[in-house]
Amino acid sequence: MQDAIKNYEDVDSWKTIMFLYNAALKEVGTKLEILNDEFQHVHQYNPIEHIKTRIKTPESIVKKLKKYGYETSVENMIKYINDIAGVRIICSFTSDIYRLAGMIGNQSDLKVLSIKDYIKNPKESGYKSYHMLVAVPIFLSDSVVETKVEIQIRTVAMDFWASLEHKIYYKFEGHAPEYISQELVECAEMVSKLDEKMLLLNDAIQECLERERIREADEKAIDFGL
Ligand code: 0O2
Repeated sequence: MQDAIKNYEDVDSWKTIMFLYNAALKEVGTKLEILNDEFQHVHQYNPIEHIKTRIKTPESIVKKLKKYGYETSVENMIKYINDIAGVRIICSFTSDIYRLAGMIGNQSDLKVLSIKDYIKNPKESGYKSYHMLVAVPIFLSDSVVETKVEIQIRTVAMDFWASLEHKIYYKFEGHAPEYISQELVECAEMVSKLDEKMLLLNDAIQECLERERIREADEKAIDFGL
């Protein structure tokens, strides 16, 4: 992307960058909608509950650069801040997360730059989510610009937990009282148990439906004397 921004002092460079990140969000959003529609078409089931997109605020970008010890500059922001364009995909079940991650990884025009599986390796706080950093080609009139997008995939329950934890983290500026942090870790364990149970329950429901479908098909075959 650096090549697309010729003059870092130029006020327009900020607008150009934001235009590119917004375009990348649109590209990824459309891809996900198509994947979800295709899945519905083939399996009569939607793995995606909903999608949220956001562009990181300038304050949050500056804060992160400072946290990493980098000077505040447009160049550093492009180079070191990976989640300026963010897409969050909310699914019903943990199995949907890996199914979607596989589908995204198979898109030949997306480059997967890195993966952080905080489901298999949760953060100490209890945070669980699957993060993919991808590069999306943005086709302009005279060039193609690879633009980074962070995709977070999580269940409804994980999202509920992360939203509350995020609020608490900001409220206490990262120094929440010990008992609150402890309670959050316990809630994260409950979320994992809930996700596991809901998945098992869904599998059991699917099995019942499949048995019912086979029974109906057998009955029809008998009616036709097959
Ligand atoms: P916000 O306000 O959501 O934008 P890297 O991207 O590799 O340079 P970073 O940023 O630590 O390093 O990457 P990571 O771990 O993938 O985290 C990126 C984003 O994931 C965070 O962005 C949060 O949105 C989310 N996240 C990560 N850890 C936690 C956590 O413990 N709790 C919650 N609630 N969310 C988390 P920002 O910029 O921190 O925040």
